[in-house]
Order: sequence, then C-alpha cells, then structure tokens
Amino acid sequence: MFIDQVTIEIKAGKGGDGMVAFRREKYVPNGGPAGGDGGRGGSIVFEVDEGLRTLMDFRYSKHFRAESGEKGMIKGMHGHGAPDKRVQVPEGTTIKDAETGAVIADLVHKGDYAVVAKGGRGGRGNIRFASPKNPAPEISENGEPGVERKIQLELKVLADVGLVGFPSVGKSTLLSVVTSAKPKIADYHFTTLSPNLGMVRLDDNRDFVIADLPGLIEGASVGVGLGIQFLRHIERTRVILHLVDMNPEEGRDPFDDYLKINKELKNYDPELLERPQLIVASKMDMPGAAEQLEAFKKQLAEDSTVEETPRVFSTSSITREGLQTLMNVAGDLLEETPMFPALNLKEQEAQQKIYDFEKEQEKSAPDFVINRDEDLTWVLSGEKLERLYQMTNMDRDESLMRFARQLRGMGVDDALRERGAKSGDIVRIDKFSFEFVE
Ligand SMILES: Nc1nc2c(ncn2[C@@H]2O[C@H](COP(=O)(O)OP(=O)(O)OP(=O)(O)O)[C@@H](O)[C@H]2O)c(=O)[nH]1
Ligand SMILES: [Mg+2]
Repeated sequence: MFIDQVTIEIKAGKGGDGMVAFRREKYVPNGGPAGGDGGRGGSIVFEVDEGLRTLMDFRYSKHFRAESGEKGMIKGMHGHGAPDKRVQVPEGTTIKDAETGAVIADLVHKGDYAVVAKGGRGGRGNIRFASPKNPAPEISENGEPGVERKIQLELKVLADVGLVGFPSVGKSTLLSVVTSAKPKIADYHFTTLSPNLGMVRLDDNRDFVIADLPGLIEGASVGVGLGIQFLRHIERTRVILHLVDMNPEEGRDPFDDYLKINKELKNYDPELLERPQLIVASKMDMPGAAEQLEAFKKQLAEDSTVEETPRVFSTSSITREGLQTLMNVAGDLLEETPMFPALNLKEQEAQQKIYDFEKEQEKSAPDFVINRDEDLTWVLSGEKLERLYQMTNMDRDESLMRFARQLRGMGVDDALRERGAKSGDIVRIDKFSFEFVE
C-alpha cells in the first residue's frame, strides 16, 4: 500500500458582527434596542466523494476558506449565516492536525463527513444586552473568528492498474516514465522485490494509481520466485497491463512468454483472467522488435482459446511511443470496471472516529498568558482571551466596560497584580492598550 499525502490550510468564516441600533417609530419617542445578531460564519466540512481516487487535486489547491456571516441589521434582523464550504475527498482519507499529528477524522465510507474547522458564532446585537438596569445598551459583540488550522490529508491507496510480466521486461521503467515514482531499474532479473506505486494524471485530469509488481516466472502460483507476493498484490488491481518484451536480443519467444504469464495468473485465481487486460509490447525502440511484434500479433490472432483477440499497444519507454494512448485507454477501462465491493482497507478502518478538537484544545490551553515587553508593557495573550478581544466592539464605551468586567472575571486583574503590576502600567492585547487601574 502506498500513502498519498498532502498538507493544506483551512480557515472557517468569521461570524457576522452584532449591531447596535434603536427603534425609531412615529409614536414611540425613545424606542428600545433593535440591533440584530450577526450570522454564523461558514464551517469547513470534508466529505467523501466516491468518484475520487487520489489526493492529486490538493497538490494544486492548498487553501480553503469559508465566507463570513452577515452583519446584524436594524429592526432586530439577524444577518444570514454563510454556507459551509464542502471539500470532497476520496474514500479512506484520514485527516490529521498537521502540527500535532492527531487524527481529526477518518472518512471511510460513502456519506461520511466531518466538520474540521467550525465557523465563528455571530456576534450578538444590542437587543440581547438589554436588562431592567440597562434598557438601552450600546453594546454589541463582534463575530467570533472562524477556526483556522493546518491539516494533513492522508490516503492509503490500492493500485487501480497493475503492471505484470516476466522479469526485466521494463515494468519499473514504464512506471518511472508515466508517473513521478523512482523505482529501481536494472538489467538483471528480480530488480523489483516489492511493488512500487505511482500516480498517473491524464490530460483531462483523470487520475489513477499504477503499481509495478515484482516479475513473474513459471511456477509463481506454486511459490517459485517472488510469485506469491506478487499475486497477493495483483488481487487488488482492477486493470492489468501485461508487458511482453519484444527485444529480440533477449532470445525469448514473446508469445510463449505471454501464455506462460496468463497461465500463472489463472492458476492463482481464474478470476484474474476475467479482469480487463491490455497487452503492452515493450522495448519497441530495439532493432528487430517490429518483426517480433508482427509475429506475436499473428500468433495471437490465431489463438483459438480466446473469443476476442486482446488489444496490443506498441510502446517504448525510451522514445515514449504509445504510452499516452496506453494510459488513456487504461483510464477508460477503469471507468467501466467496478470497484471492489469490500476492500480490506475499509474493513480495518470501519470505525469512524471524529474527535471534537476544539474542546480538547480548550481543555489543555490556559485562558490567558501574561508576558512583559522590553518597554515594560504587560502583554496579554492566549486563545480564550484573544477570542473575547476579537469579539469586543472597541468603538463603544459600553462594550469596552463589559470587556473589562470579563477580564476581571477571568482573573486577569488578580494575575497582573500578583506579577507586580501597578496603577498606571500599560497593558496591551494585540493592538489595543489600556492603563492598569488598582
Ligand atoms: N531499449 C529499451 N530498454 C528498456 C525499455 N524499458 C526498459 N528497458 C531496459 O530493460 C531493463 C529492465 O528494466 P526494468 O524496468 O528494471 O524491468 P522490470 O520489468 O521492472 O524488471 P524486474 O523488476 O526485475 O521484474 C533495464 O535495463 C531497462 O533499461 C525500453 O523501452 N527500451
Ligand atoms: Mg522492476
């Protein structure tokens, strides 16, 4: 199995700001508060799309944002919430926090989804702050910022297409030419000991995973050579590309090779021969290869054991002849070939785990942190405190006073005093400074 992974950044939408407004009606001289709440910011939701097979698309777009909620309005009207941003991933995608490596969600089956970054809550309008003591409050909240995080997507891939053939027919070389994989290539047999995988991206953006499998020899199905390992992997590939070496220097009979490999496949599992198979004539750049291919095609056409003569593609990994056509046809065949109903991958990971990350983080992080700058300013930070700050409308005195009360409630004043803060010292949160008062 091969792991396709990519790191991306996501940012949920900020909540809309709450509004400060008052009713102005003809016969009501001093109307009550009438500022509505802001709407919720859009969340970032990941969901399974059965049609996807790889994470290739994320190599080109790595940033996802959801929109902010609308602001609250006059006459008590609430702002509209922003729609969630839905991001499609293939079945079997694990989402991890890129910094901690902790698993956020395993999207295993069709229909699975996870809210990975929550949109901010809308800020409350001044209607919500009215009380008998303060019937006309000039307080509103700003919208809560949306969650922003770096995540890693990970997909365990099974190959869609398998390359089979005798040792040294050029399977690894082909893989290295049609994908960015760098398998070991050499002119001795059994260079490849375990499968290499790579991703093919076609011009029309379709993509699939292709595996270079260890060479097969006669008797593989009863355990000769690396046969058994090979066969375990081939079970999972949907389309088979059968490479036949046309280089006459090898001194082999291509048609005989072809029959032998098919016999091994059949001995292992007769169903393997029912999978779509394309014949790939390899090393066609070699002198004499064309004649070999002619002879091969003739024998193939005369073969009475098959109803339909399989398609043969003339290729060279050196000149790249025929490779693009071959990949396109393989892509078409994949579309017609059903997925396996029950992959082991799913059985193993059938349990969907979605953790509530925000809660976990809130539990561990302190409400606020106090530092001191070189110029002796006290600097306050910390996630909870900063969120409170961002949700405070600093343009209104009443909001500011509420903020001061909230800080006191969190224990900020006591903590500052303990650290030695004196009346008149400057305290700063982000860009906002105020004087400490005993
Ligand atoms: N002339 C020519 N030589 C090729 C071509 N493709 C592969 N070769 C050579 O054939 C030899 C074997 O290539 P590999 O890609 O390692 O073959 P393989 O099928 O992966 O072999 P195993 O891993 O041993 O099963 C190497 O020396 C390659 O350079 C081709 O298209 N033309
Ligand atoms: Mg190889």
